[in-house]
Amino acid sequence: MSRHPHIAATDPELDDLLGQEERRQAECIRLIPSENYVSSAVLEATGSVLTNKYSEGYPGRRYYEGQQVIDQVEQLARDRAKALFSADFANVQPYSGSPANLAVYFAFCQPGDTVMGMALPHGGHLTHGWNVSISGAYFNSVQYGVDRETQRIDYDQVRALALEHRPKLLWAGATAYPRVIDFEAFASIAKEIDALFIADIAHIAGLVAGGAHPSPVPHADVVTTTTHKTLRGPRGGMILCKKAHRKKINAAVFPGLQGGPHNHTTAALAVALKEAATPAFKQYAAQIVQNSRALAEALLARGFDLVTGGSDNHLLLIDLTAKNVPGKVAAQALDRAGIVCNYNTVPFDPRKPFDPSGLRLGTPAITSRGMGLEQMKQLGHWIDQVVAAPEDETVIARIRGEVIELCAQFPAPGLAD
Ligand code: DSN
Repeated sequence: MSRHPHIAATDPELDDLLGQEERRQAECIRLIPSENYVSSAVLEATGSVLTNKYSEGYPGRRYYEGQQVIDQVEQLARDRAKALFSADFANVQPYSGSPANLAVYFAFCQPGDTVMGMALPHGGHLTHGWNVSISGAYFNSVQYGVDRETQRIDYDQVRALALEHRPKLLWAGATAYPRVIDFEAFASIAKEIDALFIADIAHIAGLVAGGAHPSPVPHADVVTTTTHKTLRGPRGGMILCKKAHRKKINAAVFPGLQGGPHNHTTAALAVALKEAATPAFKQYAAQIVQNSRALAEALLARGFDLVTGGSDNHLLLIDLTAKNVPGKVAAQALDRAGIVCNYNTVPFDPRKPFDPSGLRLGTPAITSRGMGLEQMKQLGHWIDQVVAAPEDETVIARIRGEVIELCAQFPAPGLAD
């Protein structure tokens, strides 16, 4: 039976595609660290009639009438975000993380200004000044990285580059960095050069909310995030900032960059923020990290090289060089076995980004299903078997069957209830 009877009645072709994707999400072990399963409540809000409404402006100051309810919804989301992260101010309108980051540039910089962030191949994000992104093309971008030996952020290098180039913005935050980020150290470097310190916590927002990673909020001028990764909300973005920056941030988001906010997403974010304020979510955040550590141990025990030697957040980066298997080959073989991750560059990768040496794995989605330490051991075993024989379709088919059996024991939120 379709989960969407109205679509089934009017558009069987799309209904069939939705059904296929629901099945894939139910029957695969999803290890992409930026993905998750939202609750049925978040899904309901995402599919609500709030999608029908335009609301350019902010609560109490709109350019369209009929905002009696929308103003309250947006205020609720703002208040919940402020309370959850102990922030002075929250803007919940950015369409996603990249627009949120672009709003920060627009709020504080002129084209050509110097900005500084972590290089993409070392685990940073495109929008932190990488050359193919607008943030690298329109600004004078200085990029820091990780130390060749430890593969951890080299705070001495960050400080030296900051003193030399005196960027206007100093970004911290990553998409492929398996360790805790020292936000206090970044803030102190930014203070030394009178730069604004911007923390992008897209990957770790849920860990920060749940107390499983130190918060940058007390230290940063501005904190940006997506809302759909570890935070387990709808696809969207959010900016938290100190009171002094409120006006600039608001003006940069609207009318600077965006038109009407996606009110259905704002409502779903309000739901997710309420969920994230519960003791159960705190436990969830802690379990993500425990699972990531357990998976790291299982892989290390089977001779895998992990960037930095382990994990203390939600993700791991495997360097497959010693296994003599390219990241893409391994990722595609794992996908056929029902274990979904992504190939990724590793720091100082001699291979090309489209065919790199690494695999990026994360535990947010499987932890949402209730998987724990036992399952991480099993997962390490399966990953080892597939990577050892990425072209052995018999092994892959057998593991695919075992993965489906395991998934059936751990129903996914939003799909099973
Ligand atoms: N696409 C996100 C990720 O996978 O990390 C970053 O924007």
